[in-house]
Amino acid sequence: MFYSKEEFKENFVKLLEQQEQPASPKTAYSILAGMVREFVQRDWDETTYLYQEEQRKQLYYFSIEFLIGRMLGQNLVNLSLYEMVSEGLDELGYSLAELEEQEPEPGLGNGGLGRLAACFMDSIASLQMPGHGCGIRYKGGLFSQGLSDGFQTEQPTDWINDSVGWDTRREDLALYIPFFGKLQVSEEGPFKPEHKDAKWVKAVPYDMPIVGAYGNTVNTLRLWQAELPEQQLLPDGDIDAYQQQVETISDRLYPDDSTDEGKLLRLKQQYFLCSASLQTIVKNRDFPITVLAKHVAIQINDTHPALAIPELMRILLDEEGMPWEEAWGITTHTISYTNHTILEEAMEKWSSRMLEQLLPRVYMIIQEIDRRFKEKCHQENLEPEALKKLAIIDDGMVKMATLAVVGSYKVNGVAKLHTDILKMREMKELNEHFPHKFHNKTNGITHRRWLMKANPELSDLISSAIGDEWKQDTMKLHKLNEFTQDSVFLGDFKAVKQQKKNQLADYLLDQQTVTIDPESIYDMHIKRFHGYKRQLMNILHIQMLYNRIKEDASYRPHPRTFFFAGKAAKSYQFAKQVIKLINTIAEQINTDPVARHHLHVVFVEDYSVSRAEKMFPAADISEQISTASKEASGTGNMKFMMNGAITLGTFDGATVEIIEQTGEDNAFIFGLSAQQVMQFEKEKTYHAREFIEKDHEISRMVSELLSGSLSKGPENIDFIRRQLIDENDPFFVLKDIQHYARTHNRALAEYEDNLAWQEMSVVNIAQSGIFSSDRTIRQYSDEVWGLEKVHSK
Ligand code: 26M
Repeated sequence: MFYSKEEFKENFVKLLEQQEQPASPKTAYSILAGMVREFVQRDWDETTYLYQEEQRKQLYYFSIEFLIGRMLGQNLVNLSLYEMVSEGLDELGYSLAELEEQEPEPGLGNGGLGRLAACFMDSIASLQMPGHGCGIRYKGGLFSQGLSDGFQTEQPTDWINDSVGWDTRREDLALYIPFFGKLQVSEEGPFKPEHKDAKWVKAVPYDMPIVGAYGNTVNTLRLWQAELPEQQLLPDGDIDAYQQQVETISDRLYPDDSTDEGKLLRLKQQYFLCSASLQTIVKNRDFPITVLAKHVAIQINDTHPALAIPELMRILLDEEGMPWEEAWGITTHTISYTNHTILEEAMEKWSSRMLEQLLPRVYMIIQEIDRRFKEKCHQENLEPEALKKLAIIDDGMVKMATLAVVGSYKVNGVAKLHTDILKMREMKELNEHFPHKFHNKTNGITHRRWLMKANPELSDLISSAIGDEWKQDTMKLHKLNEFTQDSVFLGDFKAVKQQKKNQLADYLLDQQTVTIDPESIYDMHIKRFHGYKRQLMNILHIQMLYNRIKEDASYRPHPRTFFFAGKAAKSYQFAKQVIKLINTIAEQINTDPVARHHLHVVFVEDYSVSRAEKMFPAADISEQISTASKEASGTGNMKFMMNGAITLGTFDGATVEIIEQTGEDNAFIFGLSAQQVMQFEKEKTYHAREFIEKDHEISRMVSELLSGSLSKGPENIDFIRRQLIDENDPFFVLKDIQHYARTHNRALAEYEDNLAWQEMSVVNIAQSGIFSSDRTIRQYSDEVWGLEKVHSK
């Protein structure tokens, strides 16, 4: 295929000549993607063959989201072909960067949870471990975001229609999933419920190659698509209508929101994923079912795939004819669960009635799991409140997190602080009952996408100083600590940062016709919009800065560009109003003849993995300002750190561990601690009103806000008013904002001292190695999954 540049060029040109001339960038992309796809096929086949041959334990990562991002460039990086192909294309008059931009991005996730799953896939393959993803092939990913008069607009996306598929349809592996219907239990003989009059859905897998770096491992991401089953499984009646119903199951990704609308469809998606994935695992095994736990580990990514527990029980009981105890033993030695949030409203609960109707047999099994667990708990003389917390079914609802803990052999949080809070508060009773189940696995990110791919300039600089062993072992980045006083290295780092800042400015000029001063400080707050992430505090602080510039003629700070990027769930009114507020304040500041030389607010539209890759490398300051105790981990914080941005944030999630690595001197920390927040919440001793009355700067800014003058009308901030005033500011925005302001001032002063700033940046990079998802995956493998490295050649 292409082992040398000349060979690559020859092949590429040959394929090009078969197309109409001149070939468009889109066509050129398709040709290149096709070549790479073919190139990995042999390693993929070999890896698959090897896994069967060697009978090693396999991991299946069940996730309702895989936010994988574009594949072409990343695959080339992992194959160590990027530079060669890039040069080859240059010589032929093409630009690889331009071709990469032709690839539609499959947005099959909402944010952190989905992106984590994708980073894990990359690390597992790169560590040459046998692990695969199981997900859903949504026809439409997350909506694309636009702005209209400063308001968020949402447009559906259709990545499949205009995409050159990296995935392959596997009709031969299709399966069938039953929904609805009734259970029939015959009076005589052994208990054997039969599922009658079910509505069947066909599940067709589409397999994507996950190309590992530094080896020949190519694992599989299997995404299921819902289709009309064959004739004999069709119900009577209108087939077109039935087909439509069936296909909605994989029609689109649910945006993360808390409305009840369309809940049934979400439940169908969850069962569809679990049943299809488990059926394949059981069907295609080459070992006795009794030793499943020895050969298979299943990790469930949050509770969304928690139906895997009763579904595996159903298969073992009904299809394999196992007694309950044995089936339960196998299930609870195969499945483990990761929790990603402690926000009460995000904990999944399903109504018993809905579950029973949609999945009669599965619900029956959940009832039996619950009954047996309650029986056990009752023997322990617990208080009634404790028993209530331990109930899986309570008040006509099934609590999925409780089901997930009871049915798993290991349960983890995603950062130390988060795991501690789970153990001490949210899951206190469960932890006391199962003290050995709970453990922490701090998240990580793949440095292959977020450093090597996104920032090749910095990667090269690092390698020129310490060699390139860090690419395989990111802990080697520690060697950069020897360069923190090296003025030549610091100067080179500064030049690279400037280059990335220029590139971003050029890109945004092209995309949004916004002109950014590349000499300004790039301050970035990029993540989903949510109350607890406090984009509101950031923009209100910017308004305070603006007021200060207007008021105090001697206050003329170093120019700063404040970047915001992120989506708000369609129905999350508060978050959407924050977006509108940012855009109206931006307009006011960006057109002010004085202020615009000091402050610039930029909202980057339609945040996505590929936009993120352009932003992280250009950042000077990383805003990680969630209300302490609310952000389970954060992973953007790690991407910033690895690219040398300095964290300005609260002691929350994995930011705590980032500061543990850098030391407080190399970051800017402010605000209430998690302890303090939890205490205020318990004792209800925080009164936002007092802050508004006491502090004239806050007072002025809040009255401007409430008057509607910052948002072009008070109706555009009524949800913000409700939260801040009527609900007493549950995220402590007004409590933390002055400390936040002072911390920004400290950062500004430090930035003036060039060398000191670069030194901090380099310490951040040097200490970031532990946040590679390679480390996270090694820990999961050693402590939970028990995988072995496979030598694929
Ligand atoms: C639920 C119901 C209906 C529709 C969507 C959802 C849903 C989807 C995604 C709920 C939550 C979802 O994701 C939660 C999430 O992304 N959590 C984040 O996980 C990251 C990886 O562990 C952490 O770094 C973040 O702190 C955490 O917020």
